[in-house]
Amino acid sequence: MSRKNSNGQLPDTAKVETLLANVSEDLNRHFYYTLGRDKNVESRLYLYHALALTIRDRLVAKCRKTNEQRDKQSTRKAAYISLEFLMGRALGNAILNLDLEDDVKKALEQYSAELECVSSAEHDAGLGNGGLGRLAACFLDSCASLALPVVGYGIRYEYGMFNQSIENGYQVEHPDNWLREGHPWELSAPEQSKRVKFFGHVESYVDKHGRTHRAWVNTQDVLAVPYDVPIPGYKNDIVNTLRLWKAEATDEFNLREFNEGSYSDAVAQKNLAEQISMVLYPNDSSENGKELRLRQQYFLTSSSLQDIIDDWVTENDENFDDFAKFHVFQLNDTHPSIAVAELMRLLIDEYEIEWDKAWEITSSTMAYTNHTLLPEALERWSVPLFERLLPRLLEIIYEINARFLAQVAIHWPGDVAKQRELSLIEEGDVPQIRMAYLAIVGSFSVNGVAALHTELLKSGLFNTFYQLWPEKFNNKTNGVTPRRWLAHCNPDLKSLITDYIGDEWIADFSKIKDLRRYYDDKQFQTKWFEVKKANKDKLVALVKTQCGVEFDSDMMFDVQVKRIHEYKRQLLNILHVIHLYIQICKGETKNLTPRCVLIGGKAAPGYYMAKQIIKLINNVAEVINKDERAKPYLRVAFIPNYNVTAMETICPATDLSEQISTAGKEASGTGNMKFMMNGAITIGTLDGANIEILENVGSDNFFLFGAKAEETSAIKSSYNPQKVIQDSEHLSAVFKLLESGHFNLFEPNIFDDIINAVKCPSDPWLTAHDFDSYCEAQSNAARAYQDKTHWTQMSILNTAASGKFSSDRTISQYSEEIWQIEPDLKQIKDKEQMEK
Ligand code: B1H
Repeated sequence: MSRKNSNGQLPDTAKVETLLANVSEDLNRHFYYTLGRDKNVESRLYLYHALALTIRDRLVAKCRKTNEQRDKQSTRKAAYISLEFLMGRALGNAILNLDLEDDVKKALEQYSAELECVSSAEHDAGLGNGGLGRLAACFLDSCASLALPVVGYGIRYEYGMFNQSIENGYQVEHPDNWLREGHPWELSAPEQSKRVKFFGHVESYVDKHGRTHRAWVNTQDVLAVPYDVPIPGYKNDIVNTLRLWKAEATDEFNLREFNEGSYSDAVAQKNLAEQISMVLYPNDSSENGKELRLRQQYFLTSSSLQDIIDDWVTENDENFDDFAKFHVFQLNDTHPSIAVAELMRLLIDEYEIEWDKAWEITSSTMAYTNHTLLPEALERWSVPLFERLLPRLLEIIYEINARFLAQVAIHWPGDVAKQRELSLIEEGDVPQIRMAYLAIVGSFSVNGVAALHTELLKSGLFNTFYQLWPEKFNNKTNGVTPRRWLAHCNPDLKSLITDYIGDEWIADFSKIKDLRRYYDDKQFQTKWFEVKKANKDKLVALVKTQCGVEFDSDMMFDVQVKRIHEYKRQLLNILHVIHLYIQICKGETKNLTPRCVLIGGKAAPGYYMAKQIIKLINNVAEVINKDERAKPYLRVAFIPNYNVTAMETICPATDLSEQISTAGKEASGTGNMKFMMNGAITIGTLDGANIEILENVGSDNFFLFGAKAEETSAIKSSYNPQKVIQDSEHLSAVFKLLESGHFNLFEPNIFDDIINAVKCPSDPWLTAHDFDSYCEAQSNAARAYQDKTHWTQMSILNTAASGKFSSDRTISQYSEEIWQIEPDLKQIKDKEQMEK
């Protein structure tokens, strides 16, 4: 959005701004003219579009100003490069951040419409799988709110995360055609399209100075067309940009085929090119090695780097001496890590920069975030695939590797095993490129996403790299934006908090600790309780329509929503539900706390065990919900199609937040933070950011259970789950019922694989091991819930202790400790003025 226009005839920015009227008039103009509607066709969808365009006008104006200001100051900028941005809906968030709530309300009154209803016409932008993609979205909000010059780069997938329905208890996937009704927020800039090369081969040539170069020729190029989405900061007049690339066929390629007479081949070629941005890969925490995925990665990386370099060259000609002073690239996991090789290629091949200088630039601008220790998620690409698809990049990776291994040889003289261990190329039948190693070697910063996770990276997965370059390694504990995840999704709590401590917490979330003062205040407790209850009533309605299950807001709401994965242990949760059901059936209900258990999440379409777990949850829910004896004590629902928008209703209504992964497996978690902010109490293991949550809220306000990360390897060495089951009164009863077929009466044996997995001595998730400890923590939580005042105090204390988990804190650390970028000058001055 920042490209300069030399056309002196156009009116300047200040004049253009007078073109905006007030929100009501602009809404009407867009409704009646831009969209060409009238009162007779008035509909939720058209009103949504008209309102989105009205808001977008204001975003565009502020975005233009933000860019003009930054161009004047020539500031150092960061680019956040990510295959995923899980944005959810934009309207409500933009209205909040632009402070337009009252204006919008008034404007909609003309149509007798409520904002909530109009907002519901917006499709979620589901361009991400889960935590990693949503983190990128929270980071963009924080960067804009902190007035930091950061651009997000991603792919404009035609189809985002699939929609999930549940049929006969099983997950069914449906395509997410989110652009069908138009995406009013984006603005395309086709004139800034980039060409991305694929296939072809590499040749040497000698230039007029007698120097040898490599040329990547005979390539099949794809056009990357940018679509810009505005990212508003919270009440600070800053609007940043998320630039999403769409793949299109190049015209001349088609023309050549067309002239040769094969029109249909030309059209097929067009499809091939456009496939690249067609669909998001729905794998969370596992790589799939598909060629199209590698194409997506290179497509995003190359177009984004070209974009930044083209801008640089416009301003500085081809002098790259200061490039690294003004740029830094944050790689969101290894998915865009080919950026290391691509920046080298662009500098060397396109701008004839010497290797050493290009390496200096590359390795001082790239920074890599690791998001997982799971071995199945570590990306490797086969060398033959690379050679075919990206031959020039393979050459560059080989050269990076050769120079790196020379360094290794100096550090560990004579140690050939070390060289093999650290090589970017893994030997084997089909040699593989280790993308994480490429990212580490090419970056000046490597960070994990929670304290434990970073320690495990340093001591385990990347230990040898840590020995080589300890200074590269650092931690950046994740956070979530308190705008969307408290102010927007929980407006009643926002008002209550603001009534007591003022509204500064929305922009400066460290202030939320001031709530502590009121945790013992009776009146405040009552109001807090009432807000929670009203939020629970809204969730009751959602669960009723989505699941057909009757929840009761007087019962404890026990919630686990996240991607379905064995390490996240939804299975442990449902085994506990079965345990409660057994107690009810035995009539042991005297001390039972009535609870509603809600579970939701998507399984990767090819992940068999995860899909089985969904089926088990649904079957258990069906049996329990049908049983009249259970009704007063226990109700269970699986909410289909869990997504960002669903979470906005779920987290404000939750009492007990389930964060029960096998210790050492969840890098951070971010749902845990959303729940905490909204006053849920966590039941969890010492894993990921749970540890920091526990540290901040204190063990009195957290239900801890399970093995610790450092204990798991000892446990595994002599693990005998069958014996664990035998020795546990509760777990043996659960298995007896499960194995009797009670939950699959007409579907014999369907749960055998799940049962066997828990009983297997090599079960990496230690489900049986942690079961009794989990039940105990659950019964402590249930008992605590019976004391309403005590629970409400814990709830208040959780919100009050959640200050650390704002993504503003995380982003301040990225910007100070990695990016070394400054907030916009004007914002600093305004802030100083305010403080005076
Ligand atoms: C996380 C992923 C991930 N870690 C591969 N890794 C993917 C890996 O499409 N793929 O190939 C997609 C996603 N996602 C999550 O990141 C962690 O599991 C969470 O613990 C963490 O909170 C989140 C954000 O850091």
